[in-house]
Amino acid sequence: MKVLVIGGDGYCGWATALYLSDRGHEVGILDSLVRRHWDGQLGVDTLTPIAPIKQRIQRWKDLTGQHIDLYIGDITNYEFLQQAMSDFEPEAIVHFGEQRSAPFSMIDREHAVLTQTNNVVGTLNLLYIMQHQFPDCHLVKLGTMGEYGTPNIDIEEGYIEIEHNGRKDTLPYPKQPGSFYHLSKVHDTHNIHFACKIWGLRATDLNQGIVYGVLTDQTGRDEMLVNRLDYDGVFGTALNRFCIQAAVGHPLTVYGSGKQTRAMLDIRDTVRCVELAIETPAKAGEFRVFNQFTEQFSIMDIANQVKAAGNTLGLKVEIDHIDNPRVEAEEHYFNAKNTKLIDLGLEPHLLSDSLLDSLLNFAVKYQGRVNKDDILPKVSWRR
Ligand code: NAD
Ligand code: USQ
Repeated sequence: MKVLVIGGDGYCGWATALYLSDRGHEVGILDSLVRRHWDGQLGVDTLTPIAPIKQRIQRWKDLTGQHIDLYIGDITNYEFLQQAMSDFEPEAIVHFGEQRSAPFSMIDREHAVLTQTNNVVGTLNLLYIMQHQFPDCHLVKLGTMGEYGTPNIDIEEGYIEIEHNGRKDTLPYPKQPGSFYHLSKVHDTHNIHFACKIWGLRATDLNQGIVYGVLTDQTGRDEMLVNRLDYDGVFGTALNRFCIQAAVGHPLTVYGSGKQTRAMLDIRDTVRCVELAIETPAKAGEFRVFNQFTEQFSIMDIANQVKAAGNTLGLKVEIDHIDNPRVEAEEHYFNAKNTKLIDLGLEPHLLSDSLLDSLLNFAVKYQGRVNKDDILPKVSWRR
């Protein structure tokens, strides 16, 4: 299949592009490289040194003989996107190309506007091009589990059956996101759902949990294919950050009580879930929602697992509780369904099996590149 991976220079997108290429799909990467630019603006860097996109793609070709097309540009630019889509003619689009950090979106008004403009306008442009030129193309869009927030009832996969005043309906599951970034994903969700309804487009929304790990079968084949590993207070996610903190002897930065519970998955399951979604496309007019995660952990569970794994490597790991810079529930119910991808054939990797090989070993190997000034959070939800 011809698959266009939007955001293919990023963390999930790079791993996915190589995986799909390896599985015999004809892959194109479209990316504005804006994420590298934002890192530069913030003065932060991935722990693992990532090669420029053209060199990465060339190395993949040298190793495997597989060619990957490259389109460098911004999907908020309609003419550029139209040109790239007309050139590549995708049968499926995997859309990772958004600003994905909650703290980034909460820095100030400019960053909130940038996040929502980048994400919502980019996706809307894509929907219009699909309507006009590629009505049968399947859109696989990365949403996020954080769209649901932390309701005091079980979280269903996209829709919930409700009985109200004696009448029944199946409705979109209520959304209570916790940042302007997470809100941008909710706005996307509504726009895509509406476009499927009025234009008969086909889309799958992958409500993904927090992704962890560096290694996939493909990115591990060569130093120049290595994936990014963010640990700074803006783009680094809790588990990745804890591993780097453990490696350099910084106390683990648990925000508040650490009783916040989140859904998570290994990057190797991300790429497999995308493949499963592509192989069984949504029907025309269908807006399908899968909750894409494999395990649920509290932040304290994660900190304790990193501490135990760190100890096996001889690292002394301390856990610290710092004032929570976010406004979020710390004590809450969390029970999300995730059966749809499992039913399609997903066989989950478990955190307990990946922590050393796919995270802590990388953290130790590249510890010399850590800038300790980037570890503590600098963005507050309250300012
Ligand atoms: P990332 O920042 O590593 O990659 C995103 C890529 O998209 C970057 O290479 C960036 O340059 C590109 N991009 C952004 N805006 C663009 C635009 N307007 N035009 C073209 N390219 C653009 O992020 P990631 O961690 O790989 O996340 C990818 C997607 O998955 C995001 O949509 C994110 O919301 C979602 N997601 C990520 C996680 C996670 O834990 N990383 C979890 C759930 C959902
Ligand atoms: N946290 C800590 N210590 C840290 C960093 C975070 O305790 O050093 C806590 C946060 O307060 C929060 C939880 O860990 O309660 C998760 O935060 P995170 O930074 O690991 O993840 P989050 O901000 O939710 O965002 C990440 C990705 C985003 C994706 C989302 C999936 O950056 O792109 O959408 O995970 S989900 O959380 O399911 O919405």
